[in-house]
Amino acid sequence: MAGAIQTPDFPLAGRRVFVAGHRGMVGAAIARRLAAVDCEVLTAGRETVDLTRQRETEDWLAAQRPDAVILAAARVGGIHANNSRPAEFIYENLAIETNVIHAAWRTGVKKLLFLGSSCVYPRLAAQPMHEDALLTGPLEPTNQWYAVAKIAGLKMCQAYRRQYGCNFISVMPTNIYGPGDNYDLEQSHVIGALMVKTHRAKVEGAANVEIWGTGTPRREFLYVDDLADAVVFVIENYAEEQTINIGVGRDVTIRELAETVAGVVGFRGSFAFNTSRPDGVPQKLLDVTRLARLGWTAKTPLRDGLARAYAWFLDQGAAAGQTPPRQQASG
Ligand code: GFB
Repeated sequence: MAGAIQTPDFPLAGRRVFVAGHRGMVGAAIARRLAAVDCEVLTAGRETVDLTRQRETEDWLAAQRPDAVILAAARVGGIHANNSRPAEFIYENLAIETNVIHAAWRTGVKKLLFLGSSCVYPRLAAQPMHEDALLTGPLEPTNQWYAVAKIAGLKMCQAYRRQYGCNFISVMPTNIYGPGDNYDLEQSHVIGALMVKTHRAKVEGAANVEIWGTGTPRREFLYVDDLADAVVFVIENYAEEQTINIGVGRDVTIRELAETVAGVVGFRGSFAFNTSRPDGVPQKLLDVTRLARLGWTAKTPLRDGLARAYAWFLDQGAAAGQTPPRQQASG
């Protein structure tokens, strides 16, 4: 990416970097991206350290002593998962954030990057949503539990920075998609779901595909490898208290998205809109001016990213089973 910044303030080269949540879509992409950096990447599956357990987390970080932590471990899911499992979403996310951020301070981690989500902003925030919109209005009811947990994580970074001088920062990514997505229709986000549904319809010769809601909500979609690139850019170059949005700066309606996915998959039937399912937020588009000023912009057009995601789905996703790991990627 073209960079306004010539010298990173926190180069990762030569450091030990713990990617928490490396089995999720986002964490896996970050680990892939870090393979191009001359650093030591630390990962640990839940069988090694359960990040919802405080003692395990503190012991593991104390033993490993990473220089940097990228906190991509989270309970994530689409609109239905958020709406139907509020306790899991608020508990697991608060537990992971609290344990990792506190242990990072106790063990002297030099820099931590926490991944939040664009759903932290008010349901009816002015679009595109600037970082200053945080806590200026009520949240979207379907994902308020997840949003509250993500706001708490962002605030923890700020609190540890103010009280202890920790170089802990946060980013707020928009909706993410790509290889390693969740294809369980009850848990997934819209792109994973549309890929499964249109692919199945094509294979079975079905005439139409069900789309939840009205098709009118607008969403912004960022390809996961672009997000990983942005995360590495931000941790190396940004050290301020205010969170920073990561997005592409463009959105589409869910109907337009469905048409694009259908084009990529080769499904030629029609769509049936099921309005008994929720639309969620009417529009979610991030203001990415701050990140662009720092020198980073997304590079993967939606159609190209969808084509790559579909190729991965055909190759591995369909065979990968339908149950996602608990510590999935943020988004
Ligand atoms: O991606 P999605 O589940 O999450 O849904 P949100 C986006 C839009 O796509 C909603 C519609 O308007 C859905 O009603 N949609 C249409 C579908 N068909 C489908 C389908 O088959 N499956 C799904 N899942 N959606 C999530 C939050 O909100 O966004 C999380 O719940 C997180 O907290 C995440 O922030 C990024 O964009 O509505």
